[in-house]
Amino acid sequence: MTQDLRIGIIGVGMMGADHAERVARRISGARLVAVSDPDTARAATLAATLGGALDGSPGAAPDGRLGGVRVVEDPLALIGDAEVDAVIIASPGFAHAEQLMACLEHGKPVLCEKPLTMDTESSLRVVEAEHKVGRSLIQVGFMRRFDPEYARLKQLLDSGELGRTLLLHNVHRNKTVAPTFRSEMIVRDSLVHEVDVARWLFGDEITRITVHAPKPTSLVGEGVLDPQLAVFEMAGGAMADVEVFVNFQVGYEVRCEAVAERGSATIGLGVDVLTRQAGHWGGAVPDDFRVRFGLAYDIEVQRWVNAAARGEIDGPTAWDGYAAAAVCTAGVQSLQEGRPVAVEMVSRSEVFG
Ligand code: ISE
Repeated sequence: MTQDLRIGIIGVGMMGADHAERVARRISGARLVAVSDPDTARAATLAATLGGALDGSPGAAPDGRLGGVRVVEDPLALIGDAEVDAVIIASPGFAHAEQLMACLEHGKPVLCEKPLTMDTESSLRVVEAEHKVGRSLIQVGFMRRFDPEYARLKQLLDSGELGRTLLLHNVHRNKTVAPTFRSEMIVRDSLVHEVDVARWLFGDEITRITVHAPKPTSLVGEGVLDPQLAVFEMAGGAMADVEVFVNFQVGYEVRCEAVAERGSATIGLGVDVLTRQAGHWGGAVPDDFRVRFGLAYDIEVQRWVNAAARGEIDGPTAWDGYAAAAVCTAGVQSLQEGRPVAVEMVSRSEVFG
């Protein structure tokens, strides 16, 4: 394919708007042509900023690069639109299953923000439906895999230089989240990233998960269990722990330390410019994931675009999304029941033969 990949984005809240800007201005070989959001005014404003017109019509192309961004009210119509070659889904998780199925029906490559879907069963249905189509169309937005620091950590661990990896210690903190972000969402929307990190770095499945709820911060609404402390048990016997704290107040912090037989490696200590001043030293803490993982998102979307043009994907698969959903389903149960819960998943051979 020599023409630009024409991309439609569903959901232009925080992450979708960030992707829209990325596709419109920084990704080569791709062009943003359509956006869809239940908040049509928000979609129209974004489209206008990126070259469309406020009434939802394509608008002028001011610099040849921007322009031609339409607002399509119905997300399913955007997926079926003949002028949309590929789709980015950044809508809330509960909308993903239907939208993913529509992408499969229309044979459109899709980069779907996590979670793949809200539960194990619907994720498995998506995996099976993609298998029926006969080619990989779905890539899941686990962007940590594209972060240069995580990628170097993975390379180091895979090289065997440190011996076998035994443990992972992870920290995942957000400055704040919306008051509507409940305890289960901390598992399905936040902890899910470390579920993928553990599966990816160990190259192994998680078989059991325990999610503890320590004394909650007083700075969130009644009943929200924040922070949480999760422990993953891997099939091969290794373990990972994760502190996830989404109302940390300070800023966005994501760290991972891998402990191996002959050494350890830590990533995520980035402090930007380190200052020493008036008897103190310090650096900056990014406000949110768009800043910390900005480069990872750029690499992720560029590689997805390049792969989609070849009719392939290049990143976490629908199966990875399914496995993460299965672990999070068990995680929510563990959080609610206060005990370790076994992860229930079908085997790959049951689906792929
Ligand atoms: C958000 O949806 C993300 O994916 C962020 O990476 C994560 O840090 C945050 O907790 C989630 O709400």
